[in-house]
Amino acid sequence: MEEKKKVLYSAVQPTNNLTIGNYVGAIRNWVQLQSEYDCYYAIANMHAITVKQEPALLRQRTLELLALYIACGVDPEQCVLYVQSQVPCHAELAWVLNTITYVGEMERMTQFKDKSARHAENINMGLMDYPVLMAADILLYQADVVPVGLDQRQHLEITRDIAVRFNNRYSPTFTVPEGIYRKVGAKICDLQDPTKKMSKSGEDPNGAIFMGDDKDTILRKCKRAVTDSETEVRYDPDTKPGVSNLLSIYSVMTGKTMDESVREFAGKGYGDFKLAVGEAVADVLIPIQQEQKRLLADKAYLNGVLNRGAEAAFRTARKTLSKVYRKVGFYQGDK
Ligand code: ATP
Ligand code: LTN
Repeated sequence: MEEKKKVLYSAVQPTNNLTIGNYVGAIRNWVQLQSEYDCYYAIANMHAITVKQEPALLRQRTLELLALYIACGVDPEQCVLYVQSQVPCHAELAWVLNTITYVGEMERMTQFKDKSARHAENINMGLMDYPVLMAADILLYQADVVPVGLDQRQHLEITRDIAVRFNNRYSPTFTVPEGIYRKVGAKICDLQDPTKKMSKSGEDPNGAIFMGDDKDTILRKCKRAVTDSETEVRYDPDTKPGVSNLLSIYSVMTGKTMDESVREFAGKGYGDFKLAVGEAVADVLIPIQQEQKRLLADKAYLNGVLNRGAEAAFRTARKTLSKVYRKVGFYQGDK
């Protein structure tokens, strides 16, 4: 008999436009892992509304994100692609997990502190509860592995704590998931402030390359990227964060190792280097954009993928939820 594959879970929020940080830190890895694991890839729209969203835009971005997943090479025949809000078990499990999660733990989360500072007028319960919903996402599918960027490590650690806590309090129920963090590209930094992560909701649009940027924009942003007063292209994130960030981007976009990339620019100036980085990014992004556009013209196909995805996700999620309800003592009729 064929051995059962391990389960992989990941998601991205349909907020703002995605950056190459999201691509490199998340979606690109998903493609590489999809044949090895049983994969669930969600569009985390319930997480998205923890900060203010324009409803029509949120709806539109949901479909755009699905098309982007597929355009990047995620195969809907091989993976379960679905929208989080279409599977009610997420909210239901999150409620139960809330009762074994402490307020103090949530207040300590770096992302909560960051987002509270950035959205001081809207520090809502959802923003604080975000990691619990994320734990529910992952635990519902009994995921073994979760590939994410380094910024999500703290959320993954709390997911593991919550899983262990539930298993100890009741009885073994959840698989305790491991994070997968790639070394190169786990944190793509802002082009204008290379000490910060490149983020889709950053303040300076020149700091981020968006998945939808045209070639001229990509080249311009790379050209303007902050470097240093030296002239040597060398990988040293501590003393040369800007150059090292561009080197990471170049290396992941071309598939070359860091050593190869550094050697290629030996003796070359920053101007040539930045141009080459821009070209490498455009070479990857332009075909993805064309494919995304083609897919978006076929709504029936995309809706079909989502309907199938939601059904498949629900089948798995419901089993876990029903186990949880039994363990905590929720009356479930004669089931
Ligand atoms: P926001 O700025 O709106 O909070 P974000 O850019 O951090 O969003 P998310 O939707 O929170 O994007 O993240 C989606 C995935 O992309 C996560 O796995 C996250 O770790 C990864 N990711 C986001 N930014 C980067 C980055 N700069 N480098 C590497 N991975 C990243
Ligand atoms: N919070 C994540 C998105 C996300 C996620 C998940 C990632 C929601 N649910 C489950 C992995 C597993 C982020 O990347 N900002």
